[in-house]
Amino acid sequence: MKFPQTHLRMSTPKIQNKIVATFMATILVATSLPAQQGQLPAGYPPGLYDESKVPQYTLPDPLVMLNGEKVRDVRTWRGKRRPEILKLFETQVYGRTLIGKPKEMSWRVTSEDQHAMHDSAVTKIVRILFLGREDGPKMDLSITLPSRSPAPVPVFLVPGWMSDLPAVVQRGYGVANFSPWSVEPDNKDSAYAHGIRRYFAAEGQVEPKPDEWGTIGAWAWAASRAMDYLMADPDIDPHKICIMGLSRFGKTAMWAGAQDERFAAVFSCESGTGGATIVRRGFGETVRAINGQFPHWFDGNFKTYNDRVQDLPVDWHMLVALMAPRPVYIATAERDYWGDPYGAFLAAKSAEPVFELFGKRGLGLDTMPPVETPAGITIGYHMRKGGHGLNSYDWACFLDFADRQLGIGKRRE
Ligand code: GTR
Repeated sequence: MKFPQTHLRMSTPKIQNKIVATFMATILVATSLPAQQGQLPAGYPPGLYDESKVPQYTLPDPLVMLNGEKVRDVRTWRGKRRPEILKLFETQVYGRTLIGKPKEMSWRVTSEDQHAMHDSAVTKIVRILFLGREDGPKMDLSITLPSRSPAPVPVFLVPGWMSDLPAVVQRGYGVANFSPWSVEPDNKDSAYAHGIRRYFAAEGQVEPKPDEWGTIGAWAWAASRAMDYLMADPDIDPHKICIMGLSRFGKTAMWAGAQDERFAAVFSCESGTGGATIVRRGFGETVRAINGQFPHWFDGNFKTYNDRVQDLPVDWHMLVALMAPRPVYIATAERDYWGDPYGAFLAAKSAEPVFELFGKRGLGLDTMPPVETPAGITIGYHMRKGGHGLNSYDWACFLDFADRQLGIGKRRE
């Protein structure tokens, strides 16, 4: 797939309809783009895959408040605009997370192996009892830490699918993995009735209110509860706990990282729609498609945007921006057309002004980097060869980025 050169032009902020200020992300599309449909693998879901047919759109400016006020400093970002954007994602997309850490929550180590991976790692399972009861909701956190480490180690928290564990540990990082499915089933019919959210619902409530959390919110909440434990483990560096998720768990990682600033860095692997790509493009998976197939992932209000995505008060560059000034990495794959790799690049690029407010360089490039050329500074990006998934190439890029950004091994940015 060939991508057009991007020319993102950000206009001087202006007020539209008196309240919504916008900035222009104008994409100049080359005239001779190949038709994409012919290249799709057999059985690929129908959708828009032709870059030349992407509609013109205007992105909301992350640095202009809903009342038109321009954000010029970190204080206004932190005190006003960041909470405003977070609230928009809460109410219009993922739903409000109804509770923090339950006061009854406890944990205990259920098993431990000091000689795992040919003596190179220590593994343990920590059972988190969300309501402090063995017969209540719980999850097992499976932790692997490199042994013979002189100091507390940095850790990747990985909800769901994981790969290349030995390679990650060999680079000096720990991994904490949990099963999101054990917290809430990934099923539109049973998620609410059988998942964690029911424990915090009002009596008699059988479905969430339109602005209450969906399943991604529930999984992200579980990631924060894992974080509660990780912060307390003396073998783990509490300032270097990252979160990495693939696909639906990439969406989860992004939403967890936005809400919980204890995560030192956020890694989204092919998180696509609802994770880290511009949904106004309508490329690959649309808002309508995701709401139709996975209605439980998001809140009720998000469904009202199925046919009016241009009215969304947010797009996913704003979710990327909520990570600032923390490092964020967005991984895509060339043949993951459904996940729109180019839209993810645009989300990364359009988040840059917020990082610049903090004196950070975001992506540091204006055009899509070539395949398998990891790029970026505080916002990392790559598009690897192949299709949807997580592999050793992705991990090598993540670890190099984490080394650089967290000051491990190499220089800190
Ligand atoms: C797909 C879904 C995507 C992505 C993917 C995954 O079916 O449409 O949004 O999340 O699943 O999780 O692998």
